[in-house]
Amino acid sequence: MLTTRSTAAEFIRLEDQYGANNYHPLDVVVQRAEGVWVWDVDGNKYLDFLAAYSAVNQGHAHPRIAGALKAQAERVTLTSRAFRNDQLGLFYEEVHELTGYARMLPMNTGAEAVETAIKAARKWGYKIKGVPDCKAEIRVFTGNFHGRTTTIVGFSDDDQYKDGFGPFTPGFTLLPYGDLEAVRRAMNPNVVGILVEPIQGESGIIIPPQGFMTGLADLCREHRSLLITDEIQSGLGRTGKMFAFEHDGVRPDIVIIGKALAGGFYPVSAILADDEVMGVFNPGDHGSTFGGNPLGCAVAREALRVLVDENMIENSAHLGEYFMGKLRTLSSTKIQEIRGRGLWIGLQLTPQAGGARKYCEALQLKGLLCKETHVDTIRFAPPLCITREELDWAFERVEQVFKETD
Ligand code: IF1
Repeated sequence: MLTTRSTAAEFIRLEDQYGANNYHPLDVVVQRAEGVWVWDVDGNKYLDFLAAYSAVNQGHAHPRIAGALKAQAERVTLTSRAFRNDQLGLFYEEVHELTGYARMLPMNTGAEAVETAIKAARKWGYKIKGVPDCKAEIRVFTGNFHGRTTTIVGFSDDDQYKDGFGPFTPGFTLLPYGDLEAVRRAMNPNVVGILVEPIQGESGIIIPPQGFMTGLADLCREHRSLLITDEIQSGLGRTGKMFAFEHDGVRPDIVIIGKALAGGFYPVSAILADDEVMGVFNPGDHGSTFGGNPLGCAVAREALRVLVDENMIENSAHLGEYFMGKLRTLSSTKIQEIRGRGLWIGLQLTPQAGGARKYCEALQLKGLLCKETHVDTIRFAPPLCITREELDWAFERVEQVFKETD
């Protein structure tokens, strides 16, 4: 019956009955969204404090991006790369002008772009650096999250991400995140790249010690290795700069982007690099049916313009600082640490707090949607179009929840 089918409980039952059970979402069934606000099927309104893990930095259903999507959808959506299209070149040029990187290789999801970066680094290692065939090594870090492909989960140190999915791709070595000396000791002529998140998201908004990123850049230069930064979550304004690596004053050899690149309307990811690295790809080496399609390109072009035109990056910097300041006034015994950069904040609870999940559930009841990461961290990452007043509204809810649980 139509009426029962429209209830939240029914939608949840359908997901549970017919889907793979690979998620444990909060039971809010979203029907509609605009800017920082979302509405569930019962008409309840919530402030989105997750922004689809930073994929909707520009805010939900941004009218300009929606307009670009509609207009392009009515012209042409997909040509495949067997033919050219009139959006791809413009997308390349605009990203080049925005970032300074000479070239870009477009894919769809973040994990695909990470795989692309790995392939680029390996091929660069063999063809340019002169590493013996099949000996290329890539250094990665504890606490990393780069996606879900078999190769990528193979170098995770989270047992759950790996359990049951082996055998894994060789050639990756885990090093302790933030420990420059360990990286120095682990360099050798076969190391073609260091793959790093400038700030670790999934791990709980972990900012490495001052000097870590510059140290990695120096080691890469010294050992002729590529610095590869995963900016899929940290990039495109989230930390108050276009890219998180800008806080450290480094220039990576390969930058991986995704998520907010198309404002949450469409999966668009890419790697950025200069000629020496990107030059290793020849026709047939790599590709994707959907990568570089005109619909994705048109949406991403507008999503990037919106980010810049509407000063969302500056907003992230200023309001991030403002909100952190407010959070620091909380006097709960359950809060162990507050860390973040821009509008990307992790609130780490004490072991006695009993986990972040129940705080997220309590916040949901007050109209604030956030998601725990690992067991003890509440992550705050609202769309970057949020206002001071909306942050004040959110803060009141956070304050209430901590008052009630203390
Ligand atoms: C899920 C996490 C966040 C990423 C970085 C690559 C990717 C991601 C730094 C892969 C993706 C997502 C995936 C999503 C939840 C989310 C996540 F909790 F799983 F770790 F944000 F923190 N590099 N992160 O953060 O990009 O292939 O998904 O497009 O449920 O797996 P993707």
